Amino acid sequence: MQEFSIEDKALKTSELSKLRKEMSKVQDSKRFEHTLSVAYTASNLAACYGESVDCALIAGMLHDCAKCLPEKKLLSICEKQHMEISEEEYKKPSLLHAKAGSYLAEKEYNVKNKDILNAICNHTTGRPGMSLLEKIIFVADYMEPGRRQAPRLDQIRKTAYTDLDKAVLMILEDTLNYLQASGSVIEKTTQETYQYYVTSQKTIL
Ligand code: DGI
Ligand code: FE
Ligand code: FE
Repeated sequence: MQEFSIEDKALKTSELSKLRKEMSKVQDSKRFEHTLSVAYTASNLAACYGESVDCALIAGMLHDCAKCLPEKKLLSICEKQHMEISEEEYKKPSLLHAKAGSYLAEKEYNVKNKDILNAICNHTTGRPGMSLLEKIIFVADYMEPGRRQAPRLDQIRKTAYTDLDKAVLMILEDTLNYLQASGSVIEKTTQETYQYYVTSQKTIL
């Protein structure tokens, strides 16, 4: 649908506002508010850590582009593209909004940058060895100012600007605790990501 191609080049204001308009069409108003908040939170983190602010804005703007699709549609997109679907994802297809979103970002919204596509693809579970942009989106998604429920939010918001890896670990820890307490299915990648960041923090200390 877009006539431009989003690569690493500087983002034109008109390009970002096109994406913003597209998101306002495919998301309900609460999700759209969240989207804007993630994009701006991610852009601040990018400025703080020397990542491209433009890439952070695009990834933030598109990270939940598939969030409002029905589960059947998420499954059909992923199956059609022969993406690997885990047992947990079959049990909870909404988890697929990240993978399906990454596909739509490329095909519908013309994003070519692989780091942006990965950041969208891995924003829910994280992955071991995330790039800086992936970590920024993962953290921004959790701590954007509209989020109210999670414990330790103040601490995580502060830590995010001083030690991004520690913020990633705190988020994974709290997410796993929450999922365990609520008896939800836990995706293997979420656990593997947690283990990876526990180990990498230990080697730093
Ligand atoms: O799409 P958002 O709501 O903005 O955020 P998200 O993509 O991080 O999805 C949030 C939900 O995903 C949150 O309730 C925690 C959940 N989640 C993360 N990892 C797992 C998971 N849910 C399950 N069931 N299993 C996981 O491994
Ligand atoms: Fe999401
Ligand atoms: Fe989100």
